[in-house]
Amino acid sequence: VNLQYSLFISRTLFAGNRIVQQLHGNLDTQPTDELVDGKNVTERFFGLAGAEVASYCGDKESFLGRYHDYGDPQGVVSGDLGNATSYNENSCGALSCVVKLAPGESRTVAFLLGAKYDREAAALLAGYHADPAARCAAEVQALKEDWYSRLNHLQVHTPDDAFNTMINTWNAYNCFITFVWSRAASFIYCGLRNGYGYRDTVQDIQGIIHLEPAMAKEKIRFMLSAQVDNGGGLPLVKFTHNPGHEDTPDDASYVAETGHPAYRADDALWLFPTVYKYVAETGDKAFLDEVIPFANKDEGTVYEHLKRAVQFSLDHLGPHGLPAGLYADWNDCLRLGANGESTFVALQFYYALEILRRFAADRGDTDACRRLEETMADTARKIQDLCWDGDRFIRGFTEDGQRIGAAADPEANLWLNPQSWSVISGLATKDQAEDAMAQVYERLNTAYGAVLMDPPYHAHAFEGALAVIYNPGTKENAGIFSQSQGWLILAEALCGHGERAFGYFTENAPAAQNDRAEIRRLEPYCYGQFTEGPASKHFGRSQVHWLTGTASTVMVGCVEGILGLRPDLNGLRLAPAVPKSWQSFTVEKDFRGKKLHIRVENPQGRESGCTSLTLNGEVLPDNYLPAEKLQAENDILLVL
Ligand code: IFM
Repeated sequence: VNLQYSLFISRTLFAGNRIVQQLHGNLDTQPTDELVDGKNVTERFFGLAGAEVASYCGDKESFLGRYHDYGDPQGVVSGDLGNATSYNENSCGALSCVVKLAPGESRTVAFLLGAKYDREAAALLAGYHADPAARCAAEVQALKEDWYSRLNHLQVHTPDDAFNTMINTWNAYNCFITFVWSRAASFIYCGLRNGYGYRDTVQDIQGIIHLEPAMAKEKIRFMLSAQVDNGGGLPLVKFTHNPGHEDTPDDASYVAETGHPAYRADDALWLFPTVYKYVAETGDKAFLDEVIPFANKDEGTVYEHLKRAVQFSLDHLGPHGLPAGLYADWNDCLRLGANGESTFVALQFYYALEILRRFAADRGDTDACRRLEETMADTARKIQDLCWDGDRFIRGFTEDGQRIGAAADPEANLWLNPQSWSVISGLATKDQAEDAMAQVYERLNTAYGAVLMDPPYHAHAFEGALAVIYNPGTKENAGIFSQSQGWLILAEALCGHGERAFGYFTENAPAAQNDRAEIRRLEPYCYGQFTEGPASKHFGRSQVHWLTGTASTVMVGCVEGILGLRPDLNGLRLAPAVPKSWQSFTVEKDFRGKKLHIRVENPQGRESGCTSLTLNGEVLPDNYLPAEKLQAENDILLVL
């Protein structure tokens, strides 16, 4: 939250060997309503176990001291922390203790930082008191086991160390952190939000489905319960979300409280790939019959929720008959107008229809299948007629009919997302896919990934091109938007272009940039929201770390794309797209309760394809592993 507000709601106190920071401490007598945990006051603590506190400080300025800084804090220099607490100042937690050691003697104390209320905090601290060293070692061990129990569900060994370390550990870790927080708690991004963004949260789920499907299912349920009965997603899902009783963007109260003035065109469409990935990974088709409430009223099965999401788009069509732009699409800085039309959303819609068609076919819902096929054909025809511009897909139409992203435009005449999504959605013909992806490679690609569009907006921005406020090469104004790199990797892999898919991964992967760390600047193990593009004088510098949808899109691009692990409703297709130089690699994967030991060999230096697939000694007809053929342990050999 903003600084002047946070200053005046916070105070620290000292109690029971710990500094306690209270936020909204003055609300302790007020009835509780707003906060999720039922308390108005938030408490954090910083405590000492294994020794008595000799002096403490809860006020940052007193701790640092006048004309001192973090290099020589007054509290440390003087050895006396002064026992100050804060009240309308910046809080801090500093504790000292006096330890007398005989020659050769050593002693361990533990400092604990946590967010717990009084009694729990005291109990926690007490648990470390007798033997802090042993307790800390046990906790670290438990933490490691907890993480490995998740990460071990997929482990890969390829010839590329950066790829291995990202997929096995760091990208996966980044995915879990983003899964928990979405964009809701990023100091850089937005401070503390009052809820979860719909699209962000539904996208973030995708990154952990192959590792923790049960966690994913819980969150999918939650997000479906934030879908309005008209099929649209609530743009912001409050932390206090109460399914069945929420107001919606159609109510002034929702708009006033959340600041979100209208539905967005894309929100509910993200449900399709997410639900599909979950069902395909687990085989849990029964989930489609689970009844879940809508946000405002009414309830329906998951299948019904998806049908209504399609209906929402059909009920909001623009003048050309493509889904209307509404408030915005994925790109927050692109306002085509409520009646504008976005190619990206149209492609997402086409993909959504295909996924629903697959579910309908599997359930024997022939009426729905027929209707979906008709709508798909109609949508495909419109996209082809209206959005293909010779060698690229345009970005869309403004509500007054202006074409955005056409080849003849002086600025922003080539956009990345419509090209990659034309492939992901399955709409592009083979020739269109080749042309569009070649345009991206030639025009948008850089040493750090592909820019979001080119040239940046400057003198020719239309009214809804909000990205023009950013310096060229920054964020949505021709920055290398990291989230889009994942879709690009996936699209190239779906085309069978292993070299390019892996090239895009390497250009933007944190672990592959350790020899350029002084340029990239961010931590070498997590993604940033964007990297500054060639139009910036800091080309290559990455920004806005940790909470970015990149974690999940790149994970999906690498797992489904480069590694080619593509579950569907009845099994698993193996379709790697790798550099020609990879002679072999292995994958250890848990799949529907079974163990897959996969070895891929590439004796002919190919980028993709399948010469043979062997499952437990049996040669299969193509690159598909039917689920019913899998045993508890499976030896799988794919020869490219
Ligand atoms: O899609 C958005 C996201 O919801 C928030 N960060 C920026 C992205 C692109 O505009």
